[in-house]
Amino acid sequence: MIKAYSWPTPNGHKVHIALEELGLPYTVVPVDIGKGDQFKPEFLAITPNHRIPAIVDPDGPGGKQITLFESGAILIYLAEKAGKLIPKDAHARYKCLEWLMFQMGGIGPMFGQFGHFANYAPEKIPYAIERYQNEVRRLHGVLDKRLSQVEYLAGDAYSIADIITYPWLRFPERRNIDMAEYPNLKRWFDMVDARPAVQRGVAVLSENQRRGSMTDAEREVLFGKTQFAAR
Ligand SMILES: N[C@@H](CCC(=O)N[C@@H](CS)C(=O)NCC(=O)O)C(=O)O
Repeated sequence: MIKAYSWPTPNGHKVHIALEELGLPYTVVPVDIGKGDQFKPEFLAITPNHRIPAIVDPDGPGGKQITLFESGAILIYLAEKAGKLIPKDAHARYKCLEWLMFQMGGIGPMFGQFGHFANYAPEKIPYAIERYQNEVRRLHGVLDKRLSQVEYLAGDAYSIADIITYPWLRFPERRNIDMAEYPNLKRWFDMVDARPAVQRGVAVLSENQRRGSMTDAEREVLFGKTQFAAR
C-alpha cells in the first residue's frame, strides 16, 4: 500500500486529495514539520529536501518500490498509475502539465513568500510585502483569465492541474484577496471545493492543523538554525 508522508498544509493536501480522487489505497505517516520530524533520518532516507509531501509505493513501476518527493512529481505518478485525472490526448496532457507547473513554479513559491513576509517575518518589510502581494494578485488574475476560457485548468476535464492548485486558493482573506474580483476563478474554486473527495482530502490529518500563531519553537524549526543545519 502507498505510504504518504505528510502534514495538513497546502502541499500535503494535494496528495491526500489526489489519493482520494483516484481511489488508491494509502496510509498516512504524519510528519510534524513544526516539531522537526522532517529532519529525522527515516524521513531523509526518502527525501533529501526535508519537506513534505513524499510517498513510498512498494508496488512502483515494474513491481519495484519507488520513493518520490515534490508534489508535482507525486501527482503525475499517482495519476499515471491509476490511469485517471491526466488526459490521454497529447494536446490536453501538455496543457495539464503546463498548469501543474504553473502552480509548482509560480503559485506555491509566490503565495508562500507572501505568507512568510506578511505573517511570519519578525520585521515587516514593506518592499517585500508589496512585491509578493502584487505577485499574488497577478497570479490570481492569470488563473481567472484561463478559467474564463475553459472549465477546468487543463481544458474540458477535471485533472491533477486542478487538484494541485486548489489547496493554495483556500482562505483568500489570508492573502487580502476578494474573490469577487476573480469571478471565473471563484466559479472554478466552488466547483472543486464541492467535490466529496476534495473534502475528504482536506480532512486528512486536520486534527493536527495549527490553530493560533506560530510558537517560538516552531519558528526556530522552520526558519531558524534547525532548518539550515540539516543535511
Ligand atoms: N515544492 C515542494 C514544496 C514542499 C514544501 O514546501 N513543504 C512544506 C510544507 S507545505 C514543508 O515541508 N516545510 C517544512 C520546512 O520548511 O522545514 C512540493 O511541492 O512538494
